[in-house]
Amino acid sequence: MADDKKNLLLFFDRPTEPCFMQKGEEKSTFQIPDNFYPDKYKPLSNTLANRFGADSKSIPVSEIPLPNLQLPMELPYNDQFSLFVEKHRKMAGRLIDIFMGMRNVQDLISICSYCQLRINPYMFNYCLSVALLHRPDTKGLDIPTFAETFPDKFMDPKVFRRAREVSNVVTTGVRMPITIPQNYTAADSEPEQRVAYFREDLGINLHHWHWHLVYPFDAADRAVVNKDRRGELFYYMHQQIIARYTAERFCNNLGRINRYRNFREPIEEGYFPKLDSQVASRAWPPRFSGSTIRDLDRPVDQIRSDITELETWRDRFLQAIESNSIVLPNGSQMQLDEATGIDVLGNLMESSVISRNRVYYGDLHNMGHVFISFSHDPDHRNLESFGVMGDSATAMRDPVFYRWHSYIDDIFNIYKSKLPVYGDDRLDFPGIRVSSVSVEGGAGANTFATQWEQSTVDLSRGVDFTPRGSVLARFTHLQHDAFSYVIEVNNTSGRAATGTVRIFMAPTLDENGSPLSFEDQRRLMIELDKFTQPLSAGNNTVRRRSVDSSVTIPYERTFRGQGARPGDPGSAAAAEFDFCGCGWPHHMLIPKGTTTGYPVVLFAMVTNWDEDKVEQDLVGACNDAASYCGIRNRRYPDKRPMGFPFDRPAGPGVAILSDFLKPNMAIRECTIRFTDATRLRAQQGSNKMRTKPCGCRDEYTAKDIDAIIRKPYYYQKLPNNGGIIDRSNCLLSNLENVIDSNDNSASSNGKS
Ligand code: CUO
Repeated sequence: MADDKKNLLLFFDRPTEPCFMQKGEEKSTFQIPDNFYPDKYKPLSNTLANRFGADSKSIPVSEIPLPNLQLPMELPYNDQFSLFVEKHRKMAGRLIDIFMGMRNVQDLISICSYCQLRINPYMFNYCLSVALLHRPDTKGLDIPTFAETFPDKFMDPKVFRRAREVSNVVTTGVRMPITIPQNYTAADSEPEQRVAYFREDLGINLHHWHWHLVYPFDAADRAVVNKDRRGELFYYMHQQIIARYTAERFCNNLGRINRYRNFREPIEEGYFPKLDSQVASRAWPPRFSGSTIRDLDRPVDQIRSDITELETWRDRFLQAIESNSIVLPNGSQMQLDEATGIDVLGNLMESSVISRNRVYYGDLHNMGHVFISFSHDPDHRNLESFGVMGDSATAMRDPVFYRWHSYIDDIFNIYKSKLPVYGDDRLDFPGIRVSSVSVEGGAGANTFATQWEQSTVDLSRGVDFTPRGSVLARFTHLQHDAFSYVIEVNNTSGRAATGTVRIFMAPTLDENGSPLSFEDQRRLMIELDKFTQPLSAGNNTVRRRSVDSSVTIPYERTFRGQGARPGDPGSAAAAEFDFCGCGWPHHMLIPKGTTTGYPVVLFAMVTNWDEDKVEQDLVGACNDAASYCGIRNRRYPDKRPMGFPFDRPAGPGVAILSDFLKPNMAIRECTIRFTDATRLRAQQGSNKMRTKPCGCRDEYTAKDIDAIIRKPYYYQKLPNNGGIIDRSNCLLSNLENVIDSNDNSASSNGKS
């Protein structure tokens, strides 16, 4: 039975190769009924079924009555698929329902084998992932990351040409990683390129894709969509992205995000994604600088919408905020209350099928993505598909994503600004005094250290029609040194208490070097961690490791095949694991900083856990990245508004952050120091390379690595002949260790 379930994962392997081809390590083939073969293969079905003979593990597929697949099959096999396009959402919703409705795993395998041969691979993969995450009998399956299945959405297409070459020329086991270039989408003369490392980060884009996978917009089964505080989480997760991106901009001498609020004005920033869709065999279209969105009329996507419609929805939204009530489909008014108003507005804005009135409030956020993503071909006259803004796996690459979401966030902020300010009764925790917060780590007191790091990801599942074996790609990303928070708490209540510790970070200066006001700074507060803490009577020193952040997931979960999954498939512990793919990538926890040291303020607060707690059973739950992702099938584990206490303006008299402080809060001026060097990702839990007998150094500068990675990937086979080659071979040996250690990784909960 467990095997049957695991066979479902084979559908993620080489997604555009038919499922009667060999799949997975065991070279499995699905033995599909004759009438499941598409017409073009039917005359050959016998030959195809026996093609691999004893060299294959055969998986019998039983014939089942086929459901009506007409709607999902309307999307051509080789087209792009977008969750932001309503027609695509409907198609996907229907397919999710079909997958969810299968009586058992065997029937699910049957329908998948039929669909895999016919349905658009992107849509098939998305719908199967949603179904596996939500079906009770498929919980605990190790769903591969999207970057493994469809690496073309994340990487320079040159990587695939080289991957094919490597797969054909070099046998598995001695294949060296292919380097994914960094900063390849624009020249340094484009100022926005300074933050490309954030926008194009593999982990960040995977996070965003995974978030939308965990929180799908559409499905007939409302339970799949209607998760606890889903609308509020939509608001908060994207608000945090904006806060984080703004901090990165400040670190790179860029100004705040310029909101995209006038739909009639040109979008100043262009974006040339340099991605190819392997399924559509097309380059992702660019958007030229100065493009303007235009009325859409694309029958092929069933999209017909004018810009005035966007403006109407926006105005109705603002009206709802103004009146603190929304119009329901029957014409009555529903008051927004302080506890749930933001959730109602979030669902309305997104909008998902649980929007209270989709007819009236429309589809503002999704259609913003759609208008922008079709600005190059609004009437389909050039037969072009959408740009990167049209896909949750790629949208965050484009500077305009942040402009659009910054505007969305502003609208939410108008609502938040109308809520009652927090009084002492909600901010303070009588009896609990926080005397200080500080940071300890290798970089020195109250200093965060950042640098570049290179890691590898295995693309083998996603590179179709090549010899089998690992295809490793090496990419460069930001990383920080591990550190700990130290918080001194005095519990003067005379008895044991439990607190919720909330830790945030924000820039202290604006883009002009002027100190930020409280109102500006609160909107830039980045949540770093939130945890429950027992406090004994008297003095407590609370130490918390950065790797335990409630915001992030570890590298292994972001990038790899979730090798660190606990327990057996189907066990209670494993059941939650797939959800755990959602979380901010740990390597992006801390903004980049600057080489001279970027000033930030660290904020810590302890609130009364008795007032925060949500009574629920968390046994076996994956809850280590709950801040941005919630907990699967559970309520959001904190009763307070998301972003508390910075989700709304403060009362009069609070001009700067120090005015806001209560005795249960503390701040610390800190520095983020960036070192412009690259290190290789080493064994889990360690930031250092293994030392090799040839006397290699523990770490290498960007220059060292550059010199080496410019060599061909088969470089390791060249003889030693002194100079750089000696060092290269040291480094390459180390790299192999790194790859080995990643490939054979034992389970680890460390987020590094
Ligand atoms: Cu995540 Cu607009 O919702 O991108």
